[in-house]
Amino acid sequence: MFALTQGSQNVNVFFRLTRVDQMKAAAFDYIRPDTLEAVLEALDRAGDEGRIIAGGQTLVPMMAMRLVKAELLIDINHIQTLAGIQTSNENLSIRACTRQAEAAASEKIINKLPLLAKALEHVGHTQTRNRGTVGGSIANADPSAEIPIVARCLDAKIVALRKDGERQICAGDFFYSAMDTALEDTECLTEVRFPIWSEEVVGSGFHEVSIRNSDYALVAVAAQLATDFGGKCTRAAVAVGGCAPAAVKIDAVEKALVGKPLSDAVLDEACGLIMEALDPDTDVHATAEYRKRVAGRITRRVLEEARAEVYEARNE
Ligand SMILES: Cc1cc2nc3c(=O)[nH]c(=O)nc-3n(C[C@@H](O)[C@H](O)[C@H](O)COP(=O)(O)OP(=O)(O)OC[C@H]3O[C@@H](n4cnc5c(N)ncnc54)[C@H](O)[C@@H]3O)c2cc1C
Repeated sequence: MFALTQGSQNVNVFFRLTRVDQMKAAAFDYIRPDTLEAVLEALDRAGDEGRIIAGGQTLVPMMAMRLVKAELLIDINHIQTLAGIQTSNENLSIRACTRQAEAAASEKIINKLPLLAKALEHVGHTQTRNRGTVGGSIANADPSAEIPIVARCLDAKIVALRKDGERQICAGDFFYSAMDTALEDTECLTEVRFPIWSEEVVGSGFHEVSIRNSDYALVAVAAQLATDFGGKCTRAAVAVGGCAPAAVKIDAVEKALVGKPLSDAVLDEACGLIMEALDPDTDVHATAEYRKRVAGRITRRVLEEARAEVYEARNE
């Protein structure tokens, strides 16, 4: 049981959760600011003792299991400027606290960034997508999480704000390893900017293998291809999740595809390169050899799916 006692008046809500009986999470303070400035101020003051809570889908169980401890939880769910999806000619920008369910249903994402729309279908369950946020998934950086894999595939930019300034971090520099990113304790992730490819003929594919439907993937692959009207590949991006401490982009595949027609032989060569590039670990869920083999097979499937979309676009 928790006892709630009122605390500071600086923010809208502030409670001290005090341990009075048997319970799970350690005692923590909780605030729910209603401006971004107040969030940044609180982060700055709390340093490494503060933590943002967004959807709480990962943080709450981690705290309950005492795998994560925070002295202060800063709830960003009431910051209106942290929700929403915008598009420009170059980017599709998703504000951090946008729910995954809202993103999955967004016409903007379905039309402008179909790769992300495909990936979102695999993120958790209806219930977790209703609470879980796009920014939370990026900040949490699970090596198998679908949104970070797409961010890595498309070289998304992650916007981090702190009291004294803003910076944009390339997805390639953002994800270090499981739950370890370039975000600093005093920073709030505010937005993820996914580039929209300008080519007219673009196709994408996303597939994963998991033990049960909606579980985290053992292996997941995202791919996006562009071709000219003659069918020659002009651009390619492939990223793999579940085979390293963070999602990896396989540049060798881009080199193998660009400048060539997307024949079966060319796709085979690309899949071979994926398997050579990966060096996964064996864990309780799967052996390294299994993950590698599955990555090769799924890569073939996503490239075929992307190629089929490209053919369709060329014939329109
Ligand atoms: C049963 C179950 C199944 C799931 N399956 C999947 C799955 O298949 N694929 C998948 O990708 N995910 C899955 N998830 C996790 C997903 O639901 C969460 O949405 C995601 O991990 C975290 O998002 P969140 O908004 O809930 O973040 P929270 O749990 O609130 O936070 C997670 C971490 O990110 C930090 N954080 C959050 N937002 C910000 C921000 N704006 N700035 C700085 N730091 C921030 C927090 O401090 C915390 O450290 C699953 C979860 C559950 C419970």
